[in-house]
Amino acid sequence: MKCSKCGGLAVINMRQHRLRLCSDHFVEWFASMVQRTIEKYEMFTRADKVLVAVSGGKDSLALWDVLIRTGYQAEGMYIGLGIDEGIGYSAKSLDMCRRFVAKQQPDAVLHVVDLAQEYGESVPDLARSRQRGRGKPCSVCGLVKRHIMNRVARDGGFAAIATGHNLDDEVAVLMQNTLHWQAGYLSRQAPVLEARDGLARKVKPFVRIYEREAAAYTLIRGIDYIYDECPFAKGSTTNFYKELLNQLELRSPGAKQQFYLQFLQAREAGEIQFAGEGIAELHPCVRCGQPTTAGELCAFCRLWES
Ligand code: Q46
Ligand code: ZN
Ligand code: ZN
Repeated sequence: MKCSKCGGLAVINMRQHRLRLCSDHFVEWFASMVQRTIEKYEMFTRADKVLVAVSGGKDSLALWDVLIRTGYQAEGMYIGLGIDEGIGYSAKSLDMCRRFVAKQQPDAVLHVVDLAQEYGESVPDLARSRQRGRGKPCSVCGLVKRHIMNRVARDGGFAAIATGHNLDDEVAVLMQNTLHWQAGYLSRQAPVLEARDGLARKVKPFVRIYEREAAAYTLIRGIDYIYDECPFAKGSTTNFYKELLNQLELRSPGAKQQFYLQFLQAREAGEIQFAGEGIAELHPCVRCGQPTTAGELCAFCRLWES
């Protein structure tokens, strides 16, 4: 298999882009794809400080790496959730982030917030003691991550929080939301969520990157990452949709990309519109000052009340 650019040995065949690339040309293509996405959706500029949410997995570490290599001021943010489940998940994932800094980007800044150390309880303990989530701590986890990320982004003067959500993630969520006609979610699913009333801007520079491309990038760049998924992600509906979509992609290369991009285009052009675009008003929580739609206390502060 030959590289479409130089005729050298190709290491990846991307049927959806009709491209086969050698490792050098792939790394170059990958960076320019991310760069084009950042520019197209006006995510941030090189003058901005960006906070990358890192989990020790391939997507977030690949994102952090490519942003630094293309000259962005990207700092990492790791939240210790205290998930062990017999495999030491959180400890291992923090270790991967630290290793990334030591090996790949020694000048990079990594912010670490450990939930149990700072607030007294881990995510699984919180979910158990507050009886939330029927055995799965994901709703508590999401709440905790959003709160801490927002706090660090706001206090540190970051222009945006960048997450490693890739095309496969976005398409799986899009399919799930479409099958259930979740108008509210469909109206908000986007590469950029603008800042408002104390909520930091959120951006997804990997929305055009297939999961296997992010995996190939980490492999070629020699980035070690945690292979295990969070133990609580097993058997999730999103994973089921990902499998379905992989079968579709196999039959029809580019199907995922088309589904996602055409959705964005149609919505932008006003060809499809969703009810429920009305956004609830936000006001500052009396305890932490972070925005909330609820009463005086935000959902995060209420967690510690009960
Ligand atoms: S929400 Fe749930 Fe994830 Fe938190 S508990 Fe694990 S699977 S990490 S994205
Ligand atoms: Zn080449
Ligand atoms: Zn609060």
